[in-house]
Amino acid sequence: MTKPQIFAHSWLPEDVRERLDQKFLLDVHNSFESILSGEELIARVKGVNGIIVQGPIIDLPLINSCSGTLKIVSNVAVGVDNISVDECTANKIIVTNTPDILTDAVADLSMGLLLSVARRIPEGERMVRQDKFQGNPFPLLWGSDLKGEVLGIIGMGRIGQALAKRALPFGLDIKYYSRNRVGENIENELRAEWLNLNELLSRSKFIVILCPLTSETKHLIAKDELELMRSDSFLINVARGPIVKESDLVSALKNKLIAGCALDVYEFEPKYDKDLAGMDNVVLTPHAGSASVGARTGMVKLAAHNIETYFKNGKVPNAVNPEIL
Ligand code: 8YV
Repeated sequence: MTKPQIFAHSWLPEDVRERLDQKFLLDVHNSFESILSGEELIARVKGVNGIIVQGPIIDLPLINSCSGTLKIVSNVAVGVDNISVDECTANKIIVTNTPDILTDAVADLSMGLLLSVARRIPEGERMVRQDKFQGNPFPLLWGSDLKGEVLGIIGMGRIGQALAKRALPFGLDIKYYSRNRVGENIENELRAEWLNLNELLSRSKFIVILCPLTSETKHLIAKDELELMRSDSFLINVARGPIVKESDLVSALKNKLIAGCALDVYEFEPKYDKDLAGMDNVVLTPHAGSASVGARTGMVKLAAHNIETYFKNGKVPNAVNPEIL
């Protein structure tokens, strides 16, 4: 029996690569070194039965170019906004993702960014490195307190809940907005109250975005929403860049509509508005929410497992379009 043909656009740990090599006709492009462009990717995936993908977009032209042979796209991420899932479903191609394994890492970074922007940690770090620390005058780098303040979480899925658990011991008062309310038991455990978006925006000191990017959440936060926020509040985005209209955010910061922001993701990633880099009340990280050893290696292992299981017995864990199984 001929082995299924797999293209992996991902960094793979040695043991996973060896295992996949035995089971499949494997072609690998290490995404750690570079990301293939749309055309390069199309050329590489011709005739493959499965794709493990970290990074680039799996869109209709790519799907058309390998329709008939392609059975499964295994995304090395929990978010699947880089994949045209509806087109895959229409072409009977299964799409899988890597939930859970990165929840703690992303929640940790969310809490880290909140603390960084509230307590001005990167600003202080810059000050020391630039030799501007010349003693400790009393008003040096006063930041914001956390205790008793409202933390508004947009998107109360697994990562939102994990952030709420971390925020409670800091004395933060948890409010959340998501399309569907979580169960009463979870609200009770997290002492979390659902608010509509406008109320959440106007009441929170810290707003952390952790919802998926969909057609409904694109530009969920733009000029009107930023105008509702408190002038002493901070916006933190660890989800997807296009949820926030970046040009409106930059204007809001320039006009002091809000006190600051921390961004791990950008609307036109990896590009970002360079004005942000000149603002001391802005903390910037490079889409590193899941960048811990455990989370990133676990994600790749899970993505490999999803594809191996499919070719072994036709069942797949973590399918995002299980209706076609
Ligand atoms: C990854 C992510 O950085 O899982 C997600 O949705 O955004 C991140 O964990 C990235 O997408 C890796 O492919």
